[in-house]
Amino acid sequence: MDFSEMWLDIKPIENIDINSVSITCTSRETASSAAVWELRNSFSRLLPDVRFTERDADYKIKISIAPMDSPESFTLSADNNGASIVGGGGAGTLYAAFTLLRDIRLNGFKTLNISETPSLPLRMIDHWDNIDGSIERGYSGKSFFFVDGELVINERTVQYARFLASIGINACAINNVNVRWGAEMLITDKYAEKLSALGELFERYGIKLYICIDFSAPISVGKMDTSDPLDEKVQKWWKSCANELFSKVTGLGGFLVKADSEGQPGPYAYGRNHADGANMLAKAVKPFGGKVIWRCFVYNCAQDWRDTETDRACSAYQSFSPLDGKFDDNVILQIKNGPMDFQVREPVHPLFGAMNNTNIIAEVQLAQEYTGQQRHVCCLLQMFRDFLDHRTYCNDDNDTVSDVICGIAAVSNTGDDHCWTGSELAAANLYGYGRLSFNKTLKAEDIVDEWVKLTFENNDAQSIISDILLNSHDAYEKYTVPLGIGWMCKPNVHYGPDPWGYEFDRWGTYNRADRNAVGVDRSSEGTRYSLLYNEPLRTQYNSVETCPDELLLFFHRVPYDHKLKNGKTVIQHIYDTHFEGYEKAKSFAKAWKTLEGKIDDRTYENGCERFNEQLRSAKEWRDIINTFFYRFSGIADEKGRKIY
Ligand code: GCV
Repeated sequence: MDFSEMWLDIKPIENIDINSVSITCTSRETASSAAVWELRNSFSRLLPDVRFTERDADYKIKISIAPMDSPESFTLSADNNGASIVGGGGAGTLYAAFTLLRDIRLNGFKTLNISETPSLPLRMIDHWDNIDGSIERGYSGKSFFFVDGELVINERTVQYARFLASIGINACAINNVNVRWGAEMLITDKYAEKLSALGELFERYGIKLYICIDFSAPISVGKMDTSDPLDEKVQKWWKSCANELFSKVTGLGGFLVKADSEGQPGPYAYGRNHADGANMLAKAVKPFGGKVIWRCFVYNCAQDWRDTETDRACSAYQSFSPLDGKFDDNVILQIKNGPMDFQVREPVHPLFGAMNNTNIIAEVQLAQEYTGQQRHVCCLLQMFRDFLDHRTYCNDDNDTVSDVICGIAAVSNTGDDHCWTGSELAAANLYGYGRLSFNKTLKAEDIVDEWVKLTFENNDAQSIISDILLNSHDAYEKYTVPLGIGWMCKPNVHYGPDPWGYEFDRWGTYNRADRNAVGVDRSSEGTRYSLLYNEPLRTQYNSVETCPDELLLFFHRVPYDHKLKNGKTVIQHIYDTHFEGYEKAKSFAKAWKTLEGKIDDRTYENGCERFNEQLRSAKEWRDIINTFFYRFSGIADEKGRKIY
């Protein structure tokens, strides 16, 4: 097994009576030529002795284009004698080709009749790659886009575009939203040629190229004295910048912007709001069909922990909900799944229920910043599934998150290491994210099953790995942070336990634990965050009685002997889950050990190292968190286990 190809590593299939294959394509779209290449390449690997011929083939594949719902739609019908692919456009034919290949690999040559249009029009990957080659929150080596300030395009880039297309990703932002260290200059002539080559490659795979820009580029790049979005000179500067960029860079989709957040510049410096800022950029890119993706991750990162009224969780809602309906039609707001920052458990961001008149997309994080940094196994797909299914109650019907968004973006978990994702198992998150964004009805367990089958050959290995993945998030949550409280990790690195590491900090990240109680009161008596939800969520979250256990300490401050709905006290639940989570991690490590000889040595060894670290770290989490709460509460574990 060769992990450099992740789920696209194709093995021959035996006992198939196909000696010749013909592929005819009447589409002239570039993505259709990629479809032809993929089919030819894969068939020659599936059937190593196969001949490609123009006529009289045993297996005939026909590719064409016809008007459909979207250029990304397709119909695919296949049987033992061949396949007919009709795409709404080039991308549709490419997606159909990958669907056919996936199905053959999973189920052999069988009859197929599929019509599909992607569930979400925008399906994006955001790289936090810096121009010097480092990656912010990267756990898989260095950037494969940037080396020492240069944009690099090579075989790996092609391979990457193939991975993305194979799971239906159609947009990719290549640089960090924190635009620094020279990345401001990506919008200048210096990079235009390389960007265009990349855009062209991406276009072949149906992917639009996005660039993260510095909102103050008129100053940092243009040497002006302002970047006020309402200043005409600034508007003109951006128009000419967009004009240059779009005329020189093929396949450019637009800009992704982090503004007025964690030190990044934005419209607030000039007394303007986010609509002023986003619309100004939107007008500049509009003539070229460009989009502005504007992040809602905006909060006061200079908070005083003594202030119990300001609540970071409320911040994005307060900034953006009054602007609903005020954004241009080519602006898309990107909202993180939860109101804080990709914690292992957060409530769904209340903005999803408050922006009926604005284009919004969700942002999730594949990079496991707070979920074990790809050293711990933590499959995020069930969490994504639950998030997409969560009702916002903003309409009478069709009001789940997946109904109200027009797309989804994920922070990438890839880098230049041999298996792309640090841990081979973390590739399941990337694969599953793409599959879920293309077809929002897929179940997490089916996706995991599919990925495992495409990735590992041995049947025992497949079921053991599926089992580990499907139980991994629950285990991680159990041995780390209890009941939705979050933020008990070491500051800055966000790895390992430090229950008070963020308690007296400026980031708005508190647990308010003392000897009497724990949790943040976000009810109507506290920060009033719970009131930002539509009914019936507002009432449900507002009361200790009806708030789900798993989010209790996010919404409420309760005494340690408060009884949960599961019948346990808060403190006993904390002890139990920490012991259980550690045992679960132990069982994963043990199960992994049985895979020796059943999977390739390199993957096995890499897994062993990572499971050892996961175990060490899980034990540290268990003992530190349990001890922390034991020392505060003075309440002993009912089961008399060792707490320090
Ligand atoms: C790119 C968190 C991370 C930062 C990240 C930020 C964001 O705060 O720790 O590294 O910055 O989110 O999403 O912008």
